[in-house]
Amino acid sequence: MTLRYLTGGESHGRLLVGIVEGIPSGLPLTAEAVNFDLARRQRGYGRGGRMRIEKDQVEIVAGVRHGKTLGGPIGLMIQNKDWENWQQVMAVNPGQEGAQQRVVTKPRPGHADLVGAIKYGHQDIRNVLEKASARETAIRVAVGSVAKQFLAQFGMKVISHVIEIGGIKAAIKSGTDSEEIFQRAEESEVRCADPQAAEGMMARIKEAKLKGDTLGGVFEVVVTDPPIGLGSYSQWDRRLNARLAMALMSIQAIKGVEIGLGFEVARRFGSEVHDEIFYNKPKGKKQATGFYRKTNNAGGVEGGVTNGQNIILRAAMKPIATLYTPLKSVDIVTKEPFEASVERSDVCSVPAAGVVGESVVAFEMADEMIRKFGGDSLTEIKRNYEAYLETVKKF
Ligand code: EPS
Repeated sequence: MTLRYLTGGESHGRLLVGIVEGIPSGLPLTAEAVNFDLARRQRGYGRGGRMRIEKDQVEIVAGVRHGKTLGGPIGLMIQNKDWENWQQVMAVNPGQEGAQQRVVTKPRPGHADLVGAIKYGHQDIRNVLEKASARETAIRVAVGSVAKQFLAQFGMKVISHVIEIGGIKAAIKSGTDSEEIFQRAEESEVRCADPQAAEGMMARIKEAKLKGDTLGGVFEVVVTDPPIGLGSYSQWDRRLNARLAMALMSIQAIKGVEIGLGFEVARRFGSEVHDEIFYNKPKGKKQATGFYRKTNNAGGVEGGVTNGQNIILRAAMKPIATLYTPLKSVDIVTKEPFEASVERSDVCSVPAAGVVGESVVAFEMADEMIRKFGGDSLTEIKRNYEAYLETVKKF
């Protein structure tokens, strides 16, 4: 791994922090572009009360000068506005008044609560849920936005849309990268490009809310115009499909990932799955190779390597585990059974998860680009990239 990042911070702590290491020098980087993605993550029908408190804004605190990266680690911070209400409970120093408030001893099924408490030996589940919380995805979106700004230098975009919520499916062809579809998704309250399905999804979310329940769904992420040859079959952990799947599975509440046709490949003949190869003499600057396909069932990755087609990924998100309807559980101190108490939460955050999906995918793609076209400055990487495209064209 050439590019790496770490995140820190508690959901109700003072702030979230991220460090990205390995971004070359000379990359134009602005907080505005990061804030644009942070705002996209906060939206969506089905979000709860917390999003009305927060207005996530990044502060770039290291690695950038006069709008360009310096080549050193990039430091990112997002303040938690809600911290004002939690200062005593979340105090860093010992002996603070209020430290005993809001102790949590009732684990929520489906959360990290119980396993985290047992694993780390905590009697207060707050010590687990604060870092396990999906609040962390805010800083991951900031990190991913840095990666997106890098990829944009090479004409690549990472976009997403919601294709299913609570069993309501969008009538949108998988793998589409049409600007119009994505524009429509951006304008939809559930980030779904099919307006009729979006209505149905919102009705389902409303129904879940009335029942005190939650809903999951499926979002699709598309990487546009990757060069041929990112990733490798030479070693298991260098296969790009494996890396992308891991990145998506690392998002809170994700339970399944598909690439290209995904699970559908298991139901078809080989002749209906593999993308046949054709050739046309390359013409024009944009066309990197004369080899082309009429289908993209592979989802842009063959043998763990990009084949130049768009990369198509889908991720399944489970319903949020914080329910207003009681689920059976057992208090970790009294060992008495109880039915879950009410906690503030979202009803559905699949639209937000799509934005997080873009971010983690963008990060892996940026890492692979830097690995393949390596260099310390953007100029150097671009030179290597252009030279490679020339050899691909001649192949
Ligand atoms: C949040 C995601 C969710 C919210 C959180 C903010 O995280 P969790 O995984 O803990 O459910 O619940 O907000 C709160 C913890 C709260 O106090 O409302 C996010 O995406 O920012």
